[in-house]
Amino acid sequence: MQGVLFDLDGVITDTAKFHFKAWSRLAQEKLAVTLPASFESDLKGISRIDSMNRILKFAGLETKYSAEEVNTMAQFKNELYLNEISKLTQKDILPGIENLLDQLAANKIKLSVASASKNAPFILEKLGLKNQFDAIADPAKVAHGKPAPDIFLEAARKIAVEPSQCVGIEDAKAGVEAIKAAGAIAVGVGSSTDLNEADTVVANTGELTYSILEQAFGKK
Ligand code: B16
Ligand code: MG
Repeated sequence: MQGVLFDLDGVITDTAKFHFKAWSRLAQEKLAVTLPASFESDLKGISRIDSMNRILKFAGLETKYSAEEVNTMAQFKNELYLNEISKLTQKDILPGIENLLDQLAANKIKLSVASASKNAPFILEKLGLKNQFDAIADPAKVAHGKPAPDIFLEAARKIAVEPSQCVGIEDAKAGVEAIKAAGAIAVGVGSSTDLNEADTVVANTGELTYSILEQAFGKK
């Protein structure tokens, strides 16, 4: 194992609740629909515009708006979301992550972020973690979102490590699929039923350690 590719939302910090709050307000105010609670996990790892389109489909309004109008709505959601995440601090880092980053750095493992979020640099800055990573892949630069491998391939490329020498960490099914499609080893965080395609699954981030990742990599 020479590199570790980190998903952000659900692995480094829990932003899903803020995404859901912002999407719910947009759905209510602009589309007059209430999003079911299941949307919080259904939209994990799904890009902003794909999430917007899924919500329009749910509302039965997928043909009503022009591309420009859809973009304006997605922008409105992002403003609401930015307002929430501007309050993030070091206290919002998920359990075990700071320790894991220290262990990996001590073992000279290259660390890269493979998030679908265009706000990843801002979030990492707020958490005080930006300098701990060697690279952050830019989702605007890749053609296809998760479950396509693109963002994990880009994250590995940016640390100059072959994907086959990397472990990827994900909490979403689409993300685990993306890691596997990139040819890296997948460690899932969450339910082993939902994330059954991962090589190893831990129940929560507190269980992530250098040795767990090494063991997962050894299964290759
Ligand atoms: P943004 P991840 C994903 O982050 C979120 O899980 C997903 O809900 C969100 O729509 C996506 O980022 C895009 O985020 O609107 O900030 O660009 O899990 O890939 O770290
Ligand atoms: Mg995630």
